[in-house]
Amino acid sequence: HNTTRVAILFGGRSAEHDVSRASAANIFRSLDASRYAVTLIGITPEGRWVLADAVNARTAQALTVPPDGPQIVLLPAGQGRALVLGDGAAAPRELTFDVIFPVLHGPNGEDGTMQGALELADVAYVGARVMGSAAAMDKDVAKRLLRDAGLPIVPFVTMTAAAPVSYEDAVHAVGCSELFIKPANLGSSVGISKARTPQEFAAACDLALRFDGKILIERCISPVREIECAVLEHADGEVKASELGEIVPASSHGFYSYAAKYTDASGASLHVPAQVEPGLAQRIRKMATEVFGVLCCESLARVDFFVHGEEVYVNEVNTLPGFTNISMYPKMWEATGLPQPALMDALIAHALARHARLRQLASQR
Ligand code: G1L
Repeated sequence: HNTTRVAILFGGRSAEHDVSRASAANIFRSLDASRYAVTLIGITPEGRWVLADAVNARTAQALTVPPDGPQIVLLPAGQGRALVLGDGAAAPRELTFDVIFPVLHGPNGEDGTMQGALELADVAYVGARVMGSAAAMDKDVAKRLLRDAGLPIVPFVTMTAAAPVSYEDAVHAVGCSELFIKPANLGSSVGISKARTPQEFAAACDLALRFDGKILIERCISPVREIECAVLEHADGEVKASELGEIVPASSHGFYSYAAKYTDASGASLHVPAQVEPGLAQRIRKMATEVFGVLCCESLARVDFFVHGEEVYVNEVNTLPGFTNISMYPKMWEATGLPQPALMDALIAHALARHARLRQLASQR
């Protein structure tokens, strides 16, 4: 029978290069080798695309980007055709992919940039397209869209260096004297702090502004539980929400560090399914599918909530969530009765169906 030709794009220019290498190893392992022919494409920290070794990668904890590997060029409008340069052959070798997995974090990965490049290549790929990727990445844009749709968000105000906001104005805007300050870009997992005084506020804003030109000032909600839901869109367009998960941080930073979210290093514990009263859990799952639609997500997303008593707030949306063997997204589907190999099949089927549907639409113009 047919084998589907898959390319996994991993590594990249961001600080999360290593998380990408671990997620890519897990994705590679869970693709049924009898049905998928997989090519591994590493992106060096400098942004070069290179062919990576797939032979020793089956058992690796993290994939390796060979810095001097043969270069890969994905052809514009090539429908998945790519050239391999410098692998010793006299002429460039040609490869063709039916579907691409972008396993890349943050700027140039899940912010819509790479998705735009894959659109130009006219190839099927897994995940949200340009709009959904960009909208979810920018917390200011995401929160405005969610608020407009009547979905509950933590009250916030946006600030830039050019349009500063005073502590008093921020307190007035969010209705609380304890504030949470963070960069607007979801990719920046750093630069987050709390403030209770004008002095702390000034320092917190300066810090956050070092990571992004735009920052968010939010009401500090406490105590808060962090509850997550995995959303998956099937090839027929049906959008499903998983069982919930909960992240319980080991220490009380008041917020979850990057390490707590994407690795296990912090000692945070993951609970799947989360111990949430059934009525509340149903409400959250329904909200997760609504959020998915409002932010123009497609294929997959992890929707993160803050739960304070009976109150639920949508916190943020990851269009390419952590995908290592200990990550929440695959764990939540596993707990919902969808093992990871079947999850991979669903993601690929969706990507192929979407690409075929969009080609059909374009040809009718
Ligand atoms: F398998 C998918 F859906 F294609 C996929 C691809 C990438 C799922 C999750 C991810 N995640 C990431 O790329 C990452 C942001 C965790 C890497 Cl740093």
